[in-house]
Amino acid sequence: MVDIKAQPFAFPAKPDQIALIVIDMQRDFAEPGGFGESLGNDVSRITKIVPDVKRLIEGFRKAGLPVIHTMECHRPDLSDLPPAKRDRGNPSLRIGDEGPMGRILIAGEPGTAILPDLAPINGEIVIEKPGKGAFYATDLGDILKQRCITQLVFAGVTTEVCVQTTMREANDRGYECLLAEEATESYFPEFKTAAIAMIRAQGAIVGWTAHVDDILEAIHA
Ligand code: C5J
Repeated sequence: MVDIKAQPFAFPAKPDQIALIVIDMQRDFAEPGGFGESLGNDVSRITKIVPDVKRLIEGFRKAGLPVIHTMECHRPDLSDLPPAKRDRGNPSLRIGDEGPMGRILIAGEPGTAILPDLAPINGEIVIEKPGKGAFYATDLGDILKQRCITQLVFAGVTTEVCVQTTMREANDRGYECLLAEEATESYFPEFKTAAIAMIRAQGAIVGWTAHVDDILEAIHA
């Protein structure tokens, strides 16, 4: 056991049971022409965290600890896309529409891919998920059980949507969750701040939050 300096108190990391989960660092959320921009968001906020996500991933790899990636995406026939999700809001491009990087949020399309700087390497698990939470309609829970993983460090986007949803799903399933503060981002700075506060309130009711440097220092100890 090694303590990671965290809020609201130290995170008791178990190096043989911990994994990094990188949520949805996809071109569709980070690049012009993708889903994020079609919803009217400033996607440059997302690309700014790439260096911090990258050093977290590289730190876990160097320490021999598992790295799991998720991608929000749907089948080409849209059979896993509820109309309630497709029709929500007023985007300039809907999920499944043809955009400048291929069909929006469809598995296998160029825009759906993980950013090249953060791409999975051989042997790393990639979870394709149709929902905001990574446990819904995926085999993530079984994969974690098989590997005896009980603690998850979170990075990725967006803090208050797919990251927070997955942290809450994981927390309810008994996982201890730690969010890497500089390695997550929202299109709305105030939502990131609020999500971090909500997660660690009431004695870490959803989980802990920590700085990337403190996580890296502890896992290399
Ligand atoms: C959103 C996500 N924001 N990955 N997806 O629609 O957070």
